[in-house]
Amino acid sequence: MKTKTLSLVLFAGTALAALPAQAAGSLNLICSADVVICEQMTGDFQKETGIKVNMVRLSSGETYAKVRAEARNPKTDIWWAGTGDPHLQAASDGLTLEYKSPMLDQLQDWAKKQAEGSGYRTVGVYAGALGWGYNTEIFSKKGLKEPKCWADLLDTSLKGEVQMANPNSSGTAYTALASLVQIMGEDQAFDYLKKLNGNIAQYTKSGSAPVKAAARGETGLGIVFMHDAVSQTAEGFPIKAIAPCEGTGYEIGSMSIIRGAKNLDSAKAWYDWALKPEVQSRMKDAKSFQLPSNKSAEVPKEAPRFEDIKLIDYDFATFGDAEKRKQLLERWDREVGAAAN
Ligand code: S7P
Repeated sequence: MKTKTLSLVLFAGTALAALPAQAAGSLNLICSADVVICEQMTGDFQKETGIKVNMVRLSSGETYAKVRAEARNPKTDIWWAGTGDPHLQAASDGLTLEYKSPMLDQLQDWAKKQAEGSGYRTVGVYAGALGWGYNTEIFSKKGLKEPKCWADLLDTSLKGEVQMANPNSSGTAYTALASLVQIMGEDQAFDYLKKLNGNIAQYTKSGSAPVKAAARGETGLGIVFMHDAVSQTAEGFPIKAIAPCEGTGYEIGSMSIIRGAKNLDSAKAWYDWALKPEVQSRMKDAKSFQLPSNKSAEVPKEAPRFEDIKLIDYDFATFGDAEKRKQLLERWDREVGAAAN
């Protein structure tokens, strides 16, 4: 690819500006993790491969909507990170491309299962459990009790102290919705969410925003992935991460090549590169403390371990289904979102 580009530059002189993106070695990437790790990954990949990355950071639900909207003329080559459910939904809609990376054998079973279950249209890149982070200084100043269980979040003393994201835009919040439905049953989960709405100060667009707000002292508690709470603790903020006592759901953060990608070789190069152990081991440098999918990658010491958390047997097939997502989100909009406005 580079040789081709070079010869065009040498023999065609001014034709460089007219080169198609693929010949110039570029990649259009949507990154659905925190912007710090998105920038680190993009910078490292560019340095190591010479492929220029045009990166946009979007929440998982937003990305799914964009990929759907652009299905006939995709502007994106690869979607890295974000919760696995919308990646599965994109796979079942036929929006992503089947690809069997030579790296697959090196991955944890949960990451391989994600690939197998989607007909190799997505793959697991990391995993992390859902919970919350609360600001210990605010709680102690206001005399609030540490909430250990989902049920504790309904305590009226927490009125205006809780933030979570909107499940339409955020994969984190969709994971929360799907987890509660699996823990309580659908009707009870919606009763719970309607009650919880009384304590919610704001539904944010991005999934990790609630715990960032708690870190800054703008709210008491954010319902987030536990690793996002731990990153705030690692930044020096008085945030404590909690794993809910009743049990909780988890994500298999995923990666998918978009069907019709204009820079397919670059997309495959990113895909294989992002599954390497040394790349995943560096994620902690951006305070990204998920559990890596490559078995040989270093598990950060800060990462909340699955063996210490009461995890549900999350049903990815059901809750990664596009129809199920639509039905749950419509119900959330009607019964919870509408009451919040
Ligand atoms: O910050 C890392 C992380 O929690 O962000 C992803 C998350 O889904 C993106 O945010 P949205 O909730 O806004 O979609 C997770 O995959 C990842 O672990």
